[in-house]
Amino acid sequence: MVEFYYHDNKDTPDNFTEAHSTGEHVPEAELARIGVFYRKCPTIEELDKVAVERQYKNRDEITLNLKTFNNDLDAYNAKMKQFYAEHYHEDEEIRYIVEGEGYFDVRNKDDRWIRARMEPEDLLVLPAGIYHRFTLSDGPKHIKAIRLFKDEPKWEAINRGDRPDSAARQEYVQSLA
Ligand code: KMT
Ligand code: NI
Repeated sequence: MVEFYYHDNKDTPDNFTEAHSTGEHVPEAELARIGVFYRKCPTIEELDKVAVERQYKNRDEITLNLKTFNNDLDAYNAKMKQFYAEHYHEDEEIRYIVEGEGYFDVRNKDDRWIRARMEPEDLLVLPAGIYHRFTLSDGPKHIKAIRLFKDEPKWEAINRGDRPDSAARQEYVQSLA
């Protein structure tokens, strides 16, 4: 089951896969206010239902662990670094966890990091334009997730500092007002 909490901001390049919890829980309603949608889907049928409601017609699967990089630690670390760099996308990021564990961090209105510890059966939808980052946890160091999407998703990660005025980002900022 997911857990939402404020991140302690004590992460370094050597320890960012640790929990970094302040111990301060964040209610789901606060996530809803920044456009983040969460649903526990204990079965694929329930995931399918949400997909129909939200018109996610397509899906694929992503597995991340050292083995998926042929045990190339440098390639694995480079990917982890990329996912953990703060970024946004021009489309929703929709992830349903099947195996393993990972952290999705999202910025709240005051630019504080809210961390979602994601486990199997958790579905999380990040709105287009929200700044976020991802890392595997230092537990299983493995995740299998279903990525859902509408048509041709724009997976491109736009790092913080780059293109802060895109239509997607502006629309998101306006949606918070
Ligand atoms: C992203 O863009 O942040 C990701 O796709 C994270 C990895 S999903 C397990
Ligand atoms: Ni992303």
